[in-house]
Amino acid sequence: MTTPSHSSTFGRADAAAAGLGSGALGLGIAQALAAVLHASPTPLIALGDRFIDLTPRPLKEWAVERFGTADKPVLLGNMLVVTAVLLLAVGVAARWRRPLGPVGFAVLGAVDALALASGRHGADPSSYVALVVGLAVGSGVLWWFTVPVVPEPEAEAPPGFDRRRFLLLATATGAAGAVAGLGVPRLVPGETGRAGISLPRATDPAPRLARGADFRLPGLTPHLTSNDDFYRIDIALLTPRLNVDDWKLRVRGMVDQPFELTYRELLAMPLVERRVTLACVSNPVGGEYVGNATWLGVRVADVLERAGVKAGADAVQSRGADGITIGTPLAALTDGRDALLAIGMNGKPLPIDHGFPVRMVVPGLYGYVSATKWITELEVTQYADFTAYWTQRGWAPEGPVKTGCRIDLPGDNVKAGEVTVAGVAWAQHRGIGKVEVRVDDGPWQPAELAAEDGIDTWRQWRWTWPASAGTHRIEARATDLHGATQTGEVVDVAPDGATGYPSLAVHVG
Ligand SMILES: Nc1nc2c(c(=O)[nH]1)N[C@H]1C(S)=C(S)[C@@H](COP(=O)(O)O)O[C@H]1N2
Ligand SMILES: [Mo]
Repeated sequence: MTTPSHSSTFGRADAAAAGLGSGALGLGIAQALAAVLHASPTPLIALGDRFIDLTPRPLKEWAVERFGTADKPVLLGNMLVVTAVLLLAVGVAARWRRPLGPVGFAVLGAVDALALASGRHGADPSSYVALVVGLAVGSGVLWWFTVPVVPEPEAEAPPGFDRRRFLLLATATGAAGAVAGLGVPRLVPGETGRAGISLPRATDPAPRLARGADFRLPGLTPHLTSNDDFYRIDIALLTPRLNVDDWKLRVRGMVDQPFELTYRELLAMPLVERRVTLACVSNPVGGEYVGNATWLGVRVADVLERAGVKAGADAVQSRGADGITIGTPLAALTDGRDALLAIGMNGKPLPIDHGFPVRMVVPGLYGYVSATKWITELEVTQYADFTAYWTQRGWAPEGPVKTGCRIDLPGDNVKAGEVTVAGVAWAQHRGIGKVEVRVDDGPWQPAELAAEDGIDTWRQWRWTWPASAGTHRIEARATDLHGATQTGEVVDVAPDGATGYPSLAVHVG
């Protein structure tokens, strides 16, 4: 008989399970250890970050469109599935040639180490420690499992020891560890100090909201977006949880006097409160990635003035704790508009997802060139000297918001008669002067505008439609206060924002 005897004692399925079990245990230990050591990023997150950074633009757009804000859980899920398949393969390989177990683990570990080393911001040494310990345990367990049991399998393990049960346990422990490693940084309560913050009053409060700025129509987007309903877009796989007592803003680059600012110092500066509509460049026509909030913060211009901007600078490169870099035209921060380092959103300290403790908000610019969350640095510089995160990926270096609008009402099905058509329109820092509606390519008809709330916010509009039976197509277009009307040319979101009239097909019964 020439059949290798070990293949009769454990089959390919067992071996695959062994690869998965030992790998999951190793990964779980690595993740959990990283969490305990406060290592950033953890081995799994490093991989995810690299994946996000290297994803080609069309795939990323597809993911954002398809999964919206759930794109990150979906990414993590896919990563775990791919990792599981690789681990199954390592197990099968190790059954064939025992050293292929450790070799396979080493290869996977090397890929992860590379992700750690080449990440957005270097990894902590403890991240590598966690990875190596996880690898050692994982490949040790696989080595032990794939011991060639020649004549008496029982001799290799203590009597009554059930390898299968052990593997099941290892997989479960590993998975729990991996999940814990992902979750621990989120679950540790109180460490940000956010709960203890009471925001000072604005020295320069927002003007009172004009009566009639909100039609209060059921189904129509409210004029102010609540913190919970505000869209969220960022590259942070794990939301940075910065501690307010440790936070500092570095102001540097082409300045006379570089300096650092603590949260306390920021709060002691004059505080401005403004309503500003924020929009994402990835918002498709008719999309949801736009919101309007009341922001409380310090003027970026005040901070820059304290540093003293040198001649020749034309940009500010800001950094967020998630490793992003964002380039903003210096002019937009100093031309008198309300560009803020915001600490408050709708009366609350900035929510963690929206950039706690401090983010930037600049009226008139898309978020990717202005709205740096978890901000840690302002570097005064020149566009010629840097390429920001999104610009490296093909998006335009400067991103003024394009005039646009959305149709929220009515739904797809209405009864014939007078029907309210309504929505919101935006042209941040230019203001909305007119919205028009047309049905089935008929003449453009002026809609009623809600009371103006300054030029930096969106504006609700409504129009009464004498709807007749049949299927109709409604379109809308906005014109800013300078008289420029949004274009009907259909352009995709990349590289500098979508255009085209929003349209709605309505069945009138
Ligand atoms: N640190 C950081 N800030 C960021 C981003 C990011 O990925 N990381 N994304 C930007 C983009 S593309 C947009 S549209 C806005 C979204 O802000 P919100 O999530 O509070 O709505 O944040 C901007 N600021
Ligand atoms: Mo964005």
